[in-house]
Amino acid sequence: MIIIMKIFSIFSLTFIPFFALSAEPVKVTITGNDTMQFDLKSFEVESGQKIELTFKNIGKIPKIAMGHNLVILKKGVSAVAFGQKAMVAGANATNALPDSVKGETIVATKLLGPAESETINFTAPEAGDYEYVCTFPGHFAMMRGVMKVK
Ligand SMILES: [Cu+2]
Repeated sequence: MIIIMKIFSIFSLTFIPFFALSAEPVKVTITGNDTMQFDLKSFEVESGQKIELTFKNIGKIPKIAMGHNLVILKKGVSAVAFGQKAMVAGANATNALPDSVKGETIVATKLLGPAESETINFTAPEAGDYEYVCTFPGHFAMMRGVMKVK
């Protein structure tokens, strides 16, 4: 009986975390609107967890004037500094995320117009705070948030 309990406890310790991490992806939905707001300014996930993130532009203003994307930045990269860097690198209303700055990103959606949405899948990185931002020119001043990884 003791042996069975020991085996059971070893099994629990070893396999439950494994199952927890390989479970269904955590679904996160974030919207962006015509007043340059993400509805979610922060969200929390666990390191190693699969994430299915859906970003929706719920505005009505045409993409050329009010497109939105959602770009998650590497740990330690500030959304404000990155937004400025993207503009210096030539970010514009049709190419909001220049290739030359993509090295500082973890994952990004395309630039979306009204009623468009995109779902991106990724695995939560190591613990820490990861800022996210819309890189449509000028939007980084308002459209920012933090993914907190535990
Ligand atoms: Cu935007």
